[in-house]
Amino acid sequence: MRLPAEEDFTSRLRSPAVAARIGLWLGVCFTLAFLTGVISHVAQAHHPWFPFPTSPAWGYRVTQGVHVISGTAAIPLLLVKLWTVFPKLLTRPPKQRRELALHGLERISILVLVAAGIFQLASGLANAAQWYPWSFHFRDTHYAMAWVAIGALVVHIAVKLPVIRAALTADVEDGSQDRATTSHDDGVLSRRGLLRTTWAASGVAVLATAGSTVPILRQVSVFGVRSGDGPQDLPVNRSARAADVKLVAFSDAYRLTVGYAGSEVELSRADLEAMVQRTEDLPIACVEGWSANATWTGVRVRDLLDLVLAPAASDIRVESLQQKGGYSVTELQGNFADDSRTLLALQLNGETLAIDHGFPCRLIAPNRPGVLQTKWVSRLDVIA
Ligand SMILES: Nc1nc2c(c(=O)[nH]1)N[C@H]1C(S)=C(S)[C@@H](COP(=O)(O)O)O[C@H]1N2
Ligand SMILES: [Mo]
Repeated sequence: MRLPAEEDFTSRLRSPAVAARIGLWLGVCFTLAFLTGVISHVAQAHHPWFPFPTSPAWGYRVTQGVHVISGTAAIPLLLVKLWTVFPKLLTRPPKQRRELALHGLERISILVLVAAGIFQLASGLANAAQWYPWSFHFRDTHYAMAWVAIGALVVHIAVKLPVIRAALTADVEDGSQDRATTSHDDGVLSRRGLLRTTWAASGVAVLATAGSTVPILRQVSVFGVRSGDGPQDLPVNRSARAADVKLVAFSDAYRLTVGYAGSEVELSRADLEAMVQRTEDLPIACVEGWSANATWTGVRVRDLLDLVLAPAASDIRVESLQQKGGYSVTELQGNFADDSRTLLALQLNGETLAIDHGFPCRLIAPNRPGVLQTKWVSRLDVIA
């Protein structure tokens, strides 16, 4: 028995005409996911020299939505694209040493692109499903691999540019770019038919999930069921039970401590309720892909900082009653702390904040990743 060779594949569908058209949209999706991913990275890192803006309040919700939607749309595109180009994997290497080296380099760049592309889509999909079957740090790894994927994509496009150009400027049924052994019989599916099916599959994948961030799609998004679930019409990411804060959160001994330069003020929930209350409509946009708008009522963070005479533009460390876990302590940069819409919320959608949403009080700020909207807040300290 011999291994199959490139020439054994005769389908008219496995042609550069199809690969280039799917590749074009795959490139669009990867570029969108890359750019919005970089935005998300900047929003989560603390850059003293580049403070993430607080406006528009819905900005992060939109970029994160585009990130998850473009990644989801790319999954069927990548699968069909890999199927169309699969015979290339079996190309016989050239005999001449120089050509062999070039061939080898090109193969390696494709290997890197395919591996990084599959890794990004698979790890992103698992993240959106809140499934972490791995031991590496998702965010750092997904971010590092994004640069690998986009770098390999640029190389790939540069190398293939002549083929891409020829394929895209000719009709999709044009055969001049096809491999010599391509059969000229019409199969059950035309190239146009395959492309239409691929676009449809991509659309279905988006419709099935995008409801977690696009409200009008909630009804059709069978896999994106989280938006709108949860107490007070808002999904819960980590519950009070999971964070192990129920006892301390409901305790009469609860106090919020605000600290600056050695002076501290302690406030009970009743003290917070006695302060001037503000109401803001602000979204929670989870980095795991869901987002939802809500109406929050509570005390301005700036009003709390004024109690200890914290200077303008102070960076704040926000601590949660939660003892363990990555998001029990977060940083609130000065421009966010000073924004009049940034609240320690006591109420959500007109009701006392549910324990799972952060009772006695939780941070809510505009244009901010959900992971940084700290629940069960116990301390605000000026750090710079
Ligand atoms: N203390 C604490 N706050 C937290 C979290 C957490 O795990 N612990 N999760 C964050 C994440 S990832 C999100 S998306 C939002 C979700 O808020 P919600 O559960 O009230 O919808 O809370 C954030 N605040
Ligand atoms: Mo989140």
